[in-house]
Amino acid sequence: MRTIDLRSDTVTRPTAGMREAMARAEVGDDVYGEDPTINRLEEAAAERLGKESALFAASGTMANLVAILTHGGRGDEMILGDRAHTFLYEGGGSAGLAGIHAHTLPNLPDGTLELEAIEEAIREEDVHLPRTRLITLENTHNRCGGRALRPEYGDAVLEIARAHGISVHLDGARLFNASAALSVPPARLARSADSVMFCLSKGLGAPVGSLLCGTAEFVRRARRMRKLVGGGMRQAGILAAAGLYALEHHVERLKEDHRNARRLAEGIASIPGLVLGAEGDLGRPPETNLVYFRVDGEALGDPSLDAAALSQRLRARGVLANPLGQKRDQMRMVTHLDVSREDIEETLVALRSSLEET
Ligand code: TLP
Repeated sequence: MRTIDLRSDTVTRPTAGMREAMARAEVGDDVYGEDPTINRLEEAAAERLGKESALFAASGTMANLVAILTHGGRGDEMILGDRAHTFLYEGGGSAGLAGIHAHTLPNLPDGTLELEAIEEAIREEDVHLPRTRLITLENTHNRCGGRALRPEYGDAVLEIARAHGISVHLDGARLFNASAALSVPPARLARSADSVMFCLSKGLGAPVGSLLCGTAEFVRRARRMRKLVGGGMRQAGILAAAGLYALEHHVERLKEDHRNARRLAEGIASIPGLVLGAEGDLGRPPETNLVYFRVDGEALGDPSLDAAALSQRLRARGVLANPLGQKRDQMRMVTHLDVSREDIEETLVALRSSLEET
């Protein structure tokens, strides 16, 4: 049975063209700064994001951690959303490894933080208080349904940060999806942050890698931090080659993933017992490639039917999707390079028949 893997856009496999580019890549020792392919990728990434410089990292988690280590020190504080990936899913690294205290604010359904709340959260200078050093935003916002944050919002946050002498980091794991959804260049979205991380290994379809972009001085310091966390790679140009290929060939096609996500969402909305939308934002069609929905077992006459049970039934039909949420009543399906329009139709058939089992 063929599998349709909707668990994440991290599951894509390198295409034939990408593998060829990887096989042909020129390499050197990157800790010596001698890997020509990594150097080219870092230059290309910085250029795309309108930043002076960029650093290749093994993962989004590592690039976010390196950014936090570079922006702040032990006992400093970072303001971020309570649904931020950095807060929820990065193993507590900002506290555990960087010694940075997380000051969370409620994420609004569109992935933003209230501007007044940010302003109020910034500490005054006082020996009792942690020093606010950083505001971290996320675009697209994963747990807020893949919503794309508008450039004007980023500008408003940057203005607050500037007024208080603090920095802004953007977790742009899916920044190119935000750019495609808003029809705004990635550099415009990156402009309102001092540092920006984006992933090659999600919608862009590369097997590994993320880039941390910022000023030349920031990236110089970040390079030390990457080494400190063991992230200095050697002949990793074979991985960078996949990234360069992805930037060249897989950016334009992201809109196709968004169209597939919308089609999937339409289908889900028409199935009784499934409620489209992320937590706190029910009914809203997806803006990008993440489709969230709630499984309402009660409405289906089977309260034991939660997202975990549905996911098992789907697996038996060759469709993979992750249950989530404290109550295990939510599901996320993610469209990507390895998911076609036909796969979406098959997924809807599998969903309907899984629920008919009840
Ligand atoms: N997200 C993964 C899981 O960790 C949840 C996924 O499947 O969506 N920032 C954001 C917004 C992310 O969604 C992710 C990965 C990361 C950072 C971390 O990237 P990696 O997985 O490369 O460490």
